[in-house]
Amino acid sequence: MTGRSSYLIVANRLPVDRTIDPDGTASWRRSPGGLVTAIAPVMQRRHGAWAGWHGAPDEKLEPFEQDGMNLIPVALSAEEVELYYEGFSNATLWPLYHDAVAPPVYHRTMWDAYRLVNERFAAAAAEIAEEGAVVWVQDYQLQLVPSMLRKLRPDLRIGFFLHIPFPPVELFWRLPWRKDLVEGLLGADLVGFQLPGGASNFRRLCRRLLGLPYKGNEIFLDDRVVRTQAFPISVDFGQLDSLVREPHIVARAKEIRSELGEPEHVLLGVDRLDYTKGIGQRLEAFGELLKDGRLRTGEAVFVQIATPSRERVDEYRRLRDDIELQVGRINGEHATLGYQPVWYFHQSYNQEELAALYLAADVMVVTPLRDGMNLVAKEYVSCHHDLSGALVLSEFAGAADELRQAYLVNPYDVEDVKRQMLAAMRATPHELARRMRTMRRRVATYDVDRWASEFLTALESPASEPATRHSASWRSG
Ligand code: GDG
Repeated sequence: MTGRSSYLIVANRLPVDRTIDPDGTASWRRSPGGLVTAIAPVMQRRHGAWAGWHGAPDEKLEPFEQDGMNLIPVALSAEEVELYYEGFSNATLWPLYHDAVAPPVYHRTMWDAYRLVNERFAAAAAEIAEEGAVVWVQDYQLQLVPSMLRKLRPDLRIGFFLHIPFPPVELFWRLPWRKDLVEGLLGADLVGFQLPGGASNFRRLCRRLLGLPYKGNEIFLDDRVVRTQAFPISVDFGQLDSLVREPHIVARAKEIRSELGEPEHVLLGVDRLDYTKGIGQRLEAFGELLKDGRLRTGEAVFVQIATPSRERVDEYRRLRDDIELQVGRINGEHATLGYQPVWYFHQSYNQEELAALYLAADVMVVTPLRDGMNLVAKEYVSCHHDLSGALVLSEFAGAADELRQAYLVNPYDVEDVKRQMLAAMRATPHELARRMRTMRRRVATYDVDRWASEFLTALESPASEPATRHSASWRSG
């Protein structure tokens, strides 16, 4: 690691995973996951630094360089992983921010650990950042970092981006530490959300909770202005678009279809195994289509990739059992010796295999009960340059705001999911092309580069003077 950095990302995880080679040597590999997929290319180009946990508890590592980025490991003890990460982040905030689709837990010990770990991240950032540097803090695990960092380093330009939805005031209100979290976020100069609705939930909350006035996108503090704005995240369209044109990916996609028994329709789901993703809902719909006889035996297969995730959190263990029971039931009832309706994989794949799967799939089924954006939907669209393929997409995914030509569904309405899955399977190539063309245009224009550069441009542009408050027509109280 060389000196301090003028661009810094602060995120719960470093963008790498450690792998142990057969000869026992350790090396680092770019990790899968929404955040990394989105930001790593941008930081590589800016030769920035990235502070985050490296993934192993009770281990202190020195900074190192990887993929053109300076990586600054932040250590976490096993107890902190349990209380801050699995606890407050993933058993309190994650469900609460996703419409409480699973019941959030509220424990003071978890909160204490969250605060302590946020302090450690803020201290690490304060140490690495150059005078006047731009610091971009990521996501719900680090919502206290902006204000903690501002106290340590008032010279920095601090941005925060929330990758998950920001809930309505009524839901957020349940949090015993609601005031601390909001004040934490207000340490940023710019707070970014996936959708305008998240930004306006946040502004309303600031007014209700702290009596802060706002006008347009700006919240007025005594001595500063905090901008709040939507920046819908996206994918590296160009990279995926050229990857799927490579002959070995095209060949692999053909091979996948043949391994699945050349069904007429290949339906695909790709998700972290998470209760917000609506995996059970889509399997239920598919199972009923077989049961109703609206799908003939052998006509369609459903491939579900459920990448292992948060396996030590109780709710995730239960979900895995439920999904595996459901898959077993559908296959038990509808398989024949030559036909298996659901292919379920609780495994991770490399990007090339994933791209080949996207290419092989006729219908991509994305049915979250709530999702900040959902990159899988945009990745699928990026992979279909021949304008084949249909996207079935939940209205509750942020991506539905942009991908209006998808077969939009309410995942709570199983008949609706069935209807739209069938419509996607029965559509003419002309109809599919019409929809896919518009969706591809959108993702190609608003790709991940544009997302990051719009955020950074907004962060680096001068804020309004707090003095504007005197002429503003308030919405306070
Ligand atoms: C959060 C928000 C928001 C999945 N399995 C494998 C693999 N993946 C990749 C996908 C995609 C990413 O992981 C998942 O991103 P999503 O957006 O679908 O969902 P979350 O992980 O919940 O992400 C979400 C996102 O942050 C970004 O802001 O869109 O709303 O919840 O890129 O391709 N990648 C590889 N192997 C796998 O097995 N290589």
